Amino acid sequence: MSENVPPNDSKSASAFNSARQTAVALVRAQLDDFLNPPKGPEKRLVEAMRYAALDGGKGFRPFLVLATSAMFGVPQAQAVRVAAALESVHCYSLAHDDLPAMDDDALRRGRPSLHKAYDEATAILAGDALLTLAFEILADGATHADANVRLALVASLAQAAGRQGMVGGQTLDILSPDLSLDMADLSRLQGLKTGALIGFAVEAGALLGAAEAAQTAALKAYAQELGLAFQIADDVLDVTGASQTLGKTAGKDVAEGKATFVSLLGLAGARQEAENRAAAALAHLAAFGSEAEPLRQAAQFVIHRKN
Ligand code: GRG
Repeated sequence: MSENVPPNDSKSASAFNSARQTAVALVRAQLDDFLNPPKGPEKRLVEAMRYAALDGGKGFRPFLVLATSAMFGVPQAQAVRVAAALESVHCYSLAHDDLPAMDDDALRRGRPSLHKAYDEATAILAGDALLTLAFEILADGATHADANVRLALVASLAQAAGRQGMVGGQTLDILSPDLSLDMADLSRLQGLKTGALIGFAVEAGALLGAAEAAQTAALKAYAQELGLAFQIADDVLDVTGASQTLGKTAGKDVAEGKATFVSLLGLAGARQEAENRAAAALAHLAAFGSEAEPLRQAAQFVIHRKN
């Protein structure tokens, strides 16, 4: 345990888990509402979207949107819509990542991955439709009365999800076995692949709540460190976790010869680095008071999680 990260005491872990479960339930109900299966042949598409988005998942990104929004007094209904949009993008990325052309994984969230439960074409289309649903949600007047705020949310999510964010990071990840990545390269790759959506989660709360520029900057810096801690913990779990606990195939990074934080730093070094990153994330919250406690608990969660 790093000196700078307080131990994961059971009271804050239980507060975090209960807030995370609430976020999962609220976002699921919201997506359930959006994804009413139509009658007719296109029903299959919406059922596949529901399969990808309504079952399982830790709800880490929804939790971050709700927790950050609450810091600025944002009405919960607005925050839940934005969290649902973000989760929709996240679920599309998981479905596409599992495809044979990408990570080729048969297991996701403890069940057959989307293309195994349906078929490849449906998994591609359902992912596409989840991605576009996100922008439909954000652009709707119910998300925020001010069109400028809605526009800022759309622009920010597009940037986080696209070539300068998650898709860019995924591209680097696919190329990575042929690149010799050092810590700086790998941190950049993961900052794009995993960190960008985590960054959007806290930025969205700040946008909805009209946070001051310095507060937004601190939150984004927090998210950057948190995203790295999350990914390093993921690399550790890929080596130490069992597929059953993880709900996805363990040991794939090593099998594919990809550079990971564990391959660069060793297991103990990677664990320490996750703690360092979590401590750095906490340091960026120094200017906030007790309203940021849920975000502090999130930093503990990422390094203590088991799946
Ligand atoms: C296909 C454009 C495209 C991108 C895929 C998210 C992603 C990028 C790939 C998934 C593979 C992976 C291990 C990514 C690192 C980020 C990560 C740990 C994602 C899983 O997020 P969790 O653990 O998933 O929050 P749940 O299921 O809990 O929502």
